[in-house]
Amino acid sequence: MHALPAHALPARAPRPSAPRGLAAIEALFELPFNDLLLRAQEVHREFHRPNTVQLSTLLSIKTGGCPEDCGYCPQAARYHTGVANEALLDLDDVLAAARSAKASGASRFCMGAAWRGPKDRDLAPVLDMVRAVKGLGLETCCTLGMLKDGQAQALKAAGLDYYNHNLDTASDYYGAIVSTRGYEDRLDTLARVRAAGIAVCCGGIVGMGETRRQRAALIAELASLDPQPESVPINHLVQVEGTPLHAQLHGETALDPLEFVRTVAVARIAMPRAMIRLSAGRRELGEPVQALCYFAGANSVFHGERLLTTGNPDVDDDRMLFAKLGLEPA
Ligand code: SAM
Ligand code: DTB
Ligand code: SF4
Repeated sequence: MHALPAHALPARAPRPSAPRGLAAIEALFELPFNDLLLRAQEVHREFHRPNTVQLSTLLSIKTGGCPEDCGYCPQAARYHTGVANEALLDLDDVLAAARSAKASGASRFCMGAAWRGPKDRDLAPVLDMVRAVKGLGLETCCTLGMLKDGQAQALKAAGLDYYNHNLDTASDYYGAIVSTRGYEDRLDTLARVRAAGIAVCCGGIVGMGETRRQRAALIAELASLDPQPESVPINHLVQVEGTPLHAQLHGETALDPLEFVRTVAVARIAMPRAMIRLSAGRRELGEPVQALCYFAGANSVFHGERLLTTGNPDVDDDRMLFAKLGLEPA
């Protein structure tokens, strides 16, 4: 039998490509909740193993004293949050934390610094940390702020797998949250990371008083990065006393948890191949809302009792929740 010429093959319905533009993403937010979650779960199953969750552990390698004015952040020197300005950790302490993260089931170790960006003299010891953590057989991630020419390449050469640098919110809301740098600065660093061949981890914070349209615009910005980020952390604002956002957001201005779940679902649909990371605020969300987030397509979390300076669910509580849901750590 002769093969049919390609044009004679029965037409297959083309898969609709993932919605990216702001209008399409706003339309997803407007869907009935069950329709949105079903669609997110369908996309999730097409691109990912359905019942697995990837675990990363965070370590703050340089805590507090940051010169920036991010309105959500307990580490900004100008806010009185009780977070002290500490020195860069020693390599041995970082390695001990990485070993214990690995023993607790983490596959990636993420090192965070409260810097606007690293000075070259700061970077050298961080490169040693990256090399040593990589040597333990863990994936490596850093979040150090804005990078200058050559710094991303140096991190890549040391063995860095991922760089976390969030857009955090919509471009038209960014100025209300941070004034010491602009959205373009964030995009510049993301471009340097991508050009150096490091995987991009980029997401944002929900619940900072933004509108639904601004939540949609953040997802549209993330989805329009080309290529899309490999990892997308969706943080729920952790309100820390002393930060401007703690003072402003109370009662009615607090975000409805179901709107947070919607945001996770929309991110899953708009960025089908990305790992969607259910990030800060998990402890406050509680088990039922976390379970909805996993159904909505979240497939990674930060694992360990601390994020950078604030709390995270206990490792044992996570294990129990994963067992209840039949989720396997990847
Ligand atoms: N200084 C670097 C920077 O800003 O890129 C790296 C560390 S910074 C703490 C990393 C991310 O933590 C921020 O982009 C933000 O998304 C998140 N973050 C900080 N404070 C938070 C809070 N109170 N609630 C939720 N997420 C927060
Ligand atoms: C991300 O998007 N969330 C993490 C990680 N990347 C570095 C940080 C959350 C920080 C929450 C506030 C704190 O613990 O200081
Ligand atoms: Fe500094 Fe990063 Fe906190 Fe902003 S988010 S104040 S840059 S540590």
